Amino acid sequence: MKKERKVIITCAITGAMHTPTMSDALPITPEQIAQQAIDAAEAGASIIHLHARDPANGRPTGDPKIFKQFLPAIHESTDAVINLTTGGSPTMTVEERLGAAMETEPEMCSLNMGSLNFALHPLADRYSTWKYDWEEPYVRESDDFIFRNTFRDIEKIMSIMGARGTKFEHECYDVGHLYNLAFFADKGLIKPPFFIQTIFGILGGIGSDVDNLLFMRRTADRLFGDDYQWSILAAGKNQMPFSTQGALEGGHVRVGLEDSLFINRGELATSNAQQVEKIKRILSEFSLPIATSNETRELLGLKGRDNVRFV
Ligand code: KMH
Ligand code: ZN
Repeated sequence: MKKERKVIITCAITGAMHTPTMSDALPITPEQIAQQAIDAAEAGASIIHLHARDPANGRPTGDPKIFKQFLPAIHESTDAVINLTTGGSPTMTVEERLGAAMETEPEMCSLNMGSLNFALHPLADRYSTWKYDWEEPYVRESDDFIFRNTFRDIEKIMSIMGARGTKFEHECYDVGHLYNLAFFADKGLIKPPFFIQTIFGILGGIGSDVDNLLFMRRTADRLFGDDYQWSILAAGKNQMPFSTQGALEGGHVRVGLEDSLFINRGELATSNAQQVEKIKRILSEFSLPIATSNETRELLGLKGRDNVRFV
């Protein structure tokens, strides 16, 4: 008998795509990040994707010391799978991006599968006030940001984190990134099951059109067959509708304030947990059960919550 399909909800708590000014709900300090992560896990997210920010000014940071100010609390209070960024922000070096994951050896980390001009600059004209000095230039100058993820960078992250037993959330912003992943799979550098996060709606990557959702899905099916678990992330206003469509097509979903600050058109979300509750409610309307953390571990072949170094 075929096993019942369960949907993995990933929640991305805070990240480089949006800056603090744009929503007071976006967690910045280690205490805020820990609390929102715990609440999101309690709401039903089985994977918590984490970045860190400098508590003094909200700037994205890769400093392992800051990660270690929130990781133990999340680990002790939830059994969620903890997934650390190795993308950091497009302004960090690959070494800076990798530091926290290398030191703490989480069950999962992100791995961005190609370089792109990760562009946020159209947002800049929508805001007239900024909380911190770094924000406006960070957003405006992103028309010239290359988010660097060369084959050499990807191979380096695969081998360093692979040696620590960490599995990857393979972030694919365009169809070519699926082929990059297939290249590494064919080389034997990574082992299935692959957790493929198809990302839509980042300027510089593929847009959030339903044709693209199905195209990415069909391409992944052709390249990876049964060797992958498919997840959908849509940035900004399409976060909920696109995740819903993806889930109906057989995918897992990612929500969280890292990718959209909103809960409805024009209405800011009050927390990460609010977004998790919303997608969970939608999934339940379609009789789609959600995966627990342990079911997620089993589906993705993870090393287990005790094999990490968060303290
Ligand atoms: N916010 C996502 C679109 C990473 O952390 O490695 C990009 C991201 C990158 O999650
Ligand atoms: Zn991220």
